[in-house]
Amino acid sequence: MIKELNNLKNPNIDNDGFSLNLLSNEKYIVLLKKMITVRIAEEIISENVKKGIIKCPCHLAIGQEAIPVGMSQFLNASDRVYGNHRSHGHYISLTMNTYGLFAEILGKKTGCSKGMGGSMHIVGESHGFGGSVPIVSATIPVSVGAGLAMKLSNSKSISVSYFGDGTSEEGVLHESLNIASYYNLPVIFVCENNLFSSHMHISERQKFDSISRFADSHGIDYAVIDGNNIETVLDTSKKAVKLARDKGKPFFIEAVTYRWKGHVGHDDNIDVGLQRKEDLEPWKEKRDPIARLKNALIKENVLDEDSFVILNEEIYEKLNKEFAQAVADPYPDREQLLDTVYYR
Ligand SMILES: Cc1ncc(C[n+]2csc(CCOP(=O)(O)OP(=O)(O)O)c2C)c(N)n1
Ligand SMILES: [Mg+2]
Repeated sequence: MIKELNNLKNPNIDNDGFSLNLLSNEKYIVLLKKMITVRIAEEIISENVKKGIIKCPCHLAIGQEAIPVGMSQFLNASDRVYGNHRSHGHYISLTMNTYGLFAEILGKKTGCSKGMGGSMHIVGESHGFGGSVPIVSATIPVSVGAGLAMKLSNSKSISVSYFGDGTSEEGVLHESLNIASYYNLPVIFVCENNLFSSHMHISERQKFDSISRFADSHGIDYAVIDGNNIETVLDTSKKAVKLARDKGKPFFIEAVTYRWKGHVGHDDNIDVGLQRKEDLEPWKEKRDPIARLKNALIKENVLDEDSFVILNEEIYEKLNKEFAQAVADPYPDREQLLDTVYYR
């Protein structure tokens, strides 16, 4: 049982160099574009929260992009993926629908939840994104229920649950792990351990800092990985998906990462304790998941600095246009109010 994250949580450990072996070069470029899209979408959201154009509370995951982008590589539309309050990246990596996300956050009719949900209630069922909700832990039992339904119907689909380290302080995670383990359900638990729950560092909340110890105690196989290394995320996700899909078994991934922004909104929350003040800059400089993939691609002669800059500019321009369109879009009509209320 691993209790301590040790070097994984230390941004000053130089583990930059990794080689790319799992996918073709073209696929790595696609993943790089996805990661940049997630980052720029959240930067645009951040700018517009700051300007007051976005009124909805937004929890940004800038710095955590490698986890959903790597995980999504092995999922398909019949799988079910569930998120939490910090799910823009989970949603974009599956759907690439940045316009629908912007419109949703702006409360517009064209939003992915028809403008009724905002940043923390996003849905993309046709791409397998079952939804996100702001209540910490609330989607975890839903993902276990989806896994049970998949098992009972003998489908080869799997369910994925994204949540943070703070979730392990809610009883329902433990109940969900128990059920998934007991009934052997095809559920992948992805804990994005960014070391913070709201404004508190994990060292101020728990005796040990590795969340996978709870999976271990329920007899669920697990891996504790550097969540900012796309190659490691791909490797672990591939194995977890294979286990869930082929053997119908649960798996727990603890991906250690760090969010560059504060808990909610656009600022850095640099004042949240000494630990954050010391860690933020090195996490940005040494453990940036996008820069690390870029460097690996440059080393393989698949990319150069100029084309990286152009790629960023192109994506920024496209997303900025989408944001402007979403701002111009209409709000939902009164008649639409009941459109999103349904049962099945
Ligand atoms: C049941 C419940 N308790 C408390 C909150 C307030 N809250 C919102 S996000 C959050 C922190 C969650 O931390 P973590 O799970 O580590 O996710 P992160 O924000 O780091 O991505 C808390 C306590 C809530 N939304 N729901
Ligand atoms: Mg956290």
